[in-house]
Amino acid sequence: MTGPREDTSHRHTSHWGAFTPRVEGGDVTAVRPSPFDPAPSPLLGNLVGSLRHPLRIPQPMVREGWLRDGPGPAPLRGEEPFVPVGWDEVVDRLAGELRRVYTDRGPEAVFGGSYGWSSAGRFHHAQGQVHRFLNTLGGYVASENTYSAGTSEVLLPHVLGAGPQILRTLTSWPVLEEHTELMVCVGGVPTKNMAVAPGGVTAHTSEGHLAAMAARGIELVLVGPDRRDLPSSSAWLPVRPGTDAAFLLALCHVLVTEGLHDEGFLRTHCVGGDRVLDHLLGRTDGLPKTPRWAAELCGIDPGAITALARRMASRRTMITLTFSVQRAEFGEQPVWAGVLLAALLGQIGLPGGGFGHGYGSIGDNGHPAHTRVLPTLPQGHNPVRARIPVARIADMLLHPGEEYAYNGERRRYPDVELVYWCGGNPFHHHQDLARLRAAWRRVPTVVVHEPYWTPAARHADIVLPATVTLERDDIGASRTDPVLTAMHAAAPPYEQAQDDYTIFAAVADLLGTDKDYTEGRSAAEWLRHLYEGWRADGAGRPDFDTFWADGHARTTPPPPGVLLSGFRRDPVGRPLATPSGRIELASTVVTSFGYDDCPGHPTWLAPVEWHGSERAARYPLVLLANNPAARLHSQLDFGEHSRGSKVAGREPVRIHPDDAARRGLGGGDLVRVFSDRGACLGGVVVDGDLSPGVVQMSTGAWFSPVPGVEPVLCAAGNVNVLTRDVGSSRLAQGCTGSRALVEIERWHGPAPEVDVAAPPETVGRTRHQG
Ligand code: PGD
Repeated sequence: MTGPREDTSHRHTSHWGAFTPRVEGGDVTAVRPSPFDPAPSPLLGNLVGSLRHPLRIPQPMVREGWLRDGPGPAPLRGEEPFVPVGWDEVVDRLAGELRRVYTDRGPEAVFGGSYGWSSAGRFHHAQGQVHRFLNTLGGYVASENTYSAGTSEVLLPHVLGAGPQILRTLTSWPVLEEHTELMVCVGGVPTKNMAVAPGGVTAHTSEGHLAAMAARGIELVLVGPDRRDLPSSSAWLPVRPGTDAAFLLALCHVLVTEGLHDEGFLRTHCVGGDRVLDHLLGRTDGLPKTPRWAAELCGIDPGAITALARRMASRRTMITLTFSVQRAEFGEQPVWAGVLLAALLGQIGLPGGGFGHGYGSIGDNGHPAHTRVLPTLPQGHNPVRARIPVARIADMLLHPGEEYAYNGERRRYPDVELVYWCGGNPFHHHQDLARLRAAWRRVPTVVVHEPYWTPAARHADIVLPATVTLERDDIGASRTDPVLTAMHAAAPPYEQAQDDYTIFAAVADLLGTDKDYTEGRSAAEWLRHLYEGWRADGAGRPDFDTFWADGHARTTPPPPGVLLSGFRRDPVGRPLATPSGRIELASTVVTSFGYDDCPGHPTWLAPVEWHGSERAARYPLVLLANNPAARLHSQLDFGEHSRGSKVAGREPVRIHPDDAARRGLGGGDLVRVFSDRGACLGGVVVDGDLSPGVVQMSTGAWFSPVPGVEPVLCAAGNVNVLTRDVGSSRLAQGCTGSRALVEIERWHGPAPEVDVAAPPETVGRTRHQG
């Protein structure tokens, strides 16, 4: 495979690939991917026309009602017009508001969690900037864990002793290619997600590894409802969404009852085996977890389950689950059951065997991560102890002061007075957007930095126009990529847009914290400083000027590895960070929390919304609300490539031919997709690659609520108006956006406009002043 050799060919990078832009008249007219990228992402097409797009925010804006009435709950936040203001005025007002809140209420009243992917670039990374800025003011209420893998991030430390670290040290692709004989992929290994990796990727290789595995005849089995989630040559077991834990427990049952499990591995490397075996065999609840039992729930023939279990026991087997299966109510259970299955097979820590999590959920999973630190802007210290699991934001805003359970703790939601967001789009990433909007409107002040008029910017009071990466110099690097990229600015900032750093420095200047925030450095000086710190950490690295002129510096990630191989070799000398030092198939700690929504060992728990629940009578279709193929999350939804994916001008909704026929629907029809939470419009794609009873619609269409429709109708097709806003369980409180029960009907009458396709109304003063 061609790797990024001495690659001076790209001048910039993005989360979806390295590239050289052609800029004419201040905008990108073409994008040339790095010639060393074997599989450049079509998402690069979204950059064309993105610098001078009408949805760029030209200057600072303040919501009319906030300007008139000052801070306070705002029932019309998100619907009112904005007033264009000058930079001096906006910085002055923002500094005054921050001074008020920090003085009157303290840092516990400022929510700075500010979740989001923002853009590539180590220095101008919006999250890093906002957190550092708020820390210099005294701190802020933070969020913890991610929308991506927030359930596993809390569960896995109990089971394997590490959460995020484990996910970054998965068995590497070349090892799978060489050693794996059977890969059972719960949720598949969706190639669409492998185009993106946080911080950038100079050569997309994951898809090539997967294709090579298929070409070598390695047996790949898709366990999931969407055929597209694994190459078409693989076997397909279309489990009903939400029933993976039952399916996996039944595989375990076969191994145990047929004596195919590795008792030695359970004895030397695991604890809790007896308890789980009792559960599997039905000794504790009178319900053996047989294939027949599971078949009723998951829809897979008992014979197929038994046959698969036997094949798994007879060859080197990797069992992997995508993040989407844990991004669901009781999402802890399939992940824990996956670890149990791999432990019963006794192959954890062997090359090509054992447990994997997140192959295909993100581009860099399965590539060894750097052990040395990348150039990183220091965040400072946050003294505020109050923090929330990231997906509990609406609960926090709706229930200040109320108690909630999380990972064995009793916590209280803080009472937030000001929300500060940079580089994320909560009106994309959160669930039940009508509920989020109601919660959001209770906050006295919302501040957002954004390059574009995204739904997050539209729901702010103070909007600061930010630059995009092509308008600033930066250093591109990611946790697994072997190349640091000198990201050269290619165009001047759009109208009055400024870098997040410049904006924060100006506000800090008024608040008297600029020395702490900038440490006396300009942005250019920071780049040199951060780079030289990184250079000193490894031998033979070029100096900054050489790096900048060459356009790159190479760095060596560790060689391919095998997850938990050291622990396998020496479980006593290299114990896991669990209480027992071993794999906890049952956890006394989790048991002690007493959560019936996350008992102390893997268990099948019926979700509130699945094919078998009462609600399915009204909403008979299970919606897969997963990450999009045509853009990164909600970024650049107006871009050429994303727009090219729309059907009837809305987000496509894929539906099985039988379900379409039953509703009299055909390809290209405009439909209303609705759930208990709200409705959105979509354009029909009839697709036999889905299981019957399952529909799929990607996240990321910009939230465009039709005025006056309650609780909400999104004209653009944002699926998060349909999803439920509940935590995975009291253990992890993770995001549960991946599924919901819905119904679909043809849309009659004139189609509502997509309001977010144009900037919001501005009033009052002339643009471009000050
Ligand atoms: P993005 O669209 O990437 O989504 O949620 P996330 O909030 O990360 O938002 C990033 C924003 O940053 C964009 O609006 C962009 O314009 C802005 N931005 C980019 N660069 C800059 C900059 O330099 N400065 C500033 N100030 N702004 C910038 C993603 C989240 O969604 C994730 S990670 C996952 S995995 C979840 N997935 C699902 C799911 O599968 N299903 C559902 N239903 N919901 C999900 N939500 C989650």
